[in-house]
Amino acid sequence: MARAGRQPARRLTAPRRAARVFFALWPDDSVRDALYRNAQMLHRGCGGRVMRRENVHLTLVFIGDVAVERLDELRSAAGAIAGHSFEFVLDQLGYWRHNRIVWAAPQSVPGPLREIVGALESGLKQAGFEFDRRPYAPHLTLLRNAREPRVLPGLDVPWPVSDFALVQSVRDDRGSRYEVVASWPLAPGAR
Ligand code: 2AM
Repeated sequence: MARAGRQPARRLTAPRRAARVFFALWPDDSVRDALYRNAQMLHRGCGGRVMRRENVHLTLVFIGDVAVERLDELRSAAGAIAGHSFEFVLDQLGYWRHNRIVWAAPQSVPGPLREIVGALESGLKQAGFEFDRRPYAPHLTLLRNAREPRVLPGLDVPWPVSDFALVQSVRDDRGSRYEVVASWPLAPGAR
């Protein structure tokens, strides 16, 4: 009788598919263009890698890997938050030595931005999602792996915000590409 060869162990459960996701403010073309121009200009002085124009964003809450079956729950949690539209100005460029990134940010964090982040965090907690809990430092990464700039020029980019988005990070042949999975309008803010 022929001896049966060793069979590979059969999987008893299907592999769990995960999506790498985060909530973000997604700039319109004029904000995106202005930031990308600044990134290219800064790149001449401090090297590194310019963030892809289409990837520029401001993270609200970073979640990381979530089982794809739970994405609908994440959508419901986000859809339930109350937030208001607002306008702010990106008026600061900066550099962090610990991760060698050059970033753009508002010098003072607008109240409605804090409220959206707070509402998302409590909605996520209630729905049982884990997320990054480091103190919130809103910024848009422009360059990665950059040298410290000798001087940082001024910045003045107004940004009217009327929605927020759930974004998925997908690998492609150029690295990570960020895709908007869903977005939610913000209620008109007080004038
Ligand atoms: P960064 O640009 O400063 O690296 C997608 O990765 C987005 O989520 C980026 O804006 C990134 O910030 C942010 N991000 C990645 N890992 C994170 C983490 N552990 N905590 C908070 N934000 C994170």
